[in-house]
Amino acid sequence: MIIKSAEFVTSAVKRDQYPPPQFPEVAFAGRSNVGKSSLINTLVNRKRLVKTSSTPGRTQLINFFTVNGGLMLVDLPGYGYAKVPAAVKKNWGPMIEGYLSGRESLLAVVLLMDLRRIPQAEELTFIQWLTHYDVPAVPVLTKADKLSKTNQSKQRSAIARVLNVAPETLTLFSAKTRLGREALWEKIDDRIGEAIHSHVDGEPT
Ligand SMILES: Nc1nc2c(ncn2[C@@H]2O[C@H](COP(=O)(O)OP(=O)(O)O)[C@@H](O)[C@H]2O)c(=O)[nH]1
Ligand SMILES: [Mg+2]
Repeated sequence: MIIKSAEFVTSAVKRDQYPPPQFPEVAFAGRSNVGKSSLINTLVNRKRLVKTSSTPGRTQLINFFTVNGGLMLVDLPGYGYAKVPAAVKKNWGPMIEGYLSGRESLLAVVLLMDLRRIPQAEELTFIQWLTHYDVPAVPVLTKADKLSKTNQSKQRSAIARVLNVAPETLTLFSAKTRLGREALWEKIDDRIGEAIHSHVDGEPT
């Protein structure tokens, strides 16, 4: 993927604040601090398009970005961080479900999980939501540089067992070394291609 431009579009909480659904859209979700902002910045070759933070859990807005004036990338607020105030936590579910259930241009959600951590109820619940709303998930395991090669593949297998998928379906990623950047773009491109193809064929995406 050659990145010619990457720009912030808008922040939203409610549906009427979303930009028009005129471009193919891919959203990014995961626990706070999983490396979501860093991953999006790596994908688009920008240092600070999306703000990274060492005080997680503050972003409770849905942020929209365009790449090359077409594809829309969406940074969903992170979940499951203990320091987030209760009021913020309460709003998170409806905000995310509102987005997943009503966004016709949404083609896939990239689900980020820390490679060092076995997925918990939060991740499993989120995967159930995606299944329920019929949104394809692209699972990515972040911060791979923190483990040795041997431990990377051991951990990937352990996570794959919990998720009941083949290990190869889980993309290893590192914002530090850029491992997995091309592989992830390929998966995103595949989803866009499939969606366009089924649209041409007159089938629902
Ligand atoms: N070593 C390493 N650190 C990372 C990686 N990705 C993110 N981080 C660090 O993890 C912290 C949280 O990253 P951020 O992208 O803000 O996470 P977010 O809360 O999910 O958006 C920051 O201190 C990042 O520098 C990675 O691939 N490798
Ligand atoms: Mg972030």
